[in-house]
Amino acid sequence: MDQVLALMREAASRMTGAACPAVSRKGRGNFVTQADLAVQEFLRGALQERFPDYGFFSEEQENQADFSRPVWILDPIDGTANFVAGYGHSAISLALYQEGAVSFGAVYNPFSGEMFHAGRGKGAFCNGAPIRAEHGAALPDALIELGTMPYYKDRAAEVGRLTEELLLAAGDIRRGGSAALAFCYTAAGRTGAMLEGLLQPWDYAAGLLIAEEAGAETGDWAGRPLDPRKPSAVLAADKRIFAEVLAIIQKIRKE
Ligand code: LIP
Repeated sequence: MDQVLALMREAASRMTGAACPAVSRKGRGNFVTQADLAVQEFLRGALQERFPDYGFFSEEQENQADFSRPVWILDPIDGTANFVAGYGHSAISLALYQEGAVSFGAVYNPFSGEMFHAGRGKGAFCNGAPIRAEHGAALPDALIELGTMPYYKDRAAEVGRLTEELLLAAGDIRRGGSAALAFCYTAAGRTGAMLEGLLQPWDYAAGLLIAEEAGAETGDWAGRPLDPRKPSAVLAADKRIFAEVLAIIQKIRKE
């Protein structure tokens, strides 16, 4: 899969460092840029040339994935709102789903130069160095990344209550604006947990494998295993605090 990582780095050359204007708007704060489309088309062509029998399921195209065969799952730019604003925290997220699970995942942030990747059963890495989901802090001192579901304003009050409860229980909250990178930061031990109330398969398929291979505990907001073929609420955490964070989520959900 080194060739796939190289293709992702090459695709990222289409993500200029400056703020990039949106070419269309799917909703409030939900943009598509020329770079999204350029990254997607480059990777679609390069992957189909090398893996002609594999499917391609990507954010910026109309598609229904046929998971009876291997399928690439791509978010060409995760953290698009950040990218439009020149915020410098966005990533290409690519996963390979085959034989009932994600077998490979990679998340590349060209702004930091960090390539996170994992193979199922082969560990998780950042720029080739092994990473572990060991934050080293109990919940009262932990950093927790809370995704705010900006495309779903009807859930703002719930996000507010989660913010309040997490601030009371944890050391502090973080919000980077890229779900894929949030999974990777938990995988690298930079945060104790990441959670978000609704993500699409392309937002989390790669990051989920990277977090799991780094030893994180993962699940939906009922604590069930995640199926990255479907939209879902997500939680990934250092095993030592997973249950405590899940309990906070479930307390809010019962209100
Ligand atoms: C985004 C995620 C972010 C989430 C947004 C959106 P996009 O992906 O990375 O964490 O809060 O709702 O899903 O739209 O930038 O590819």
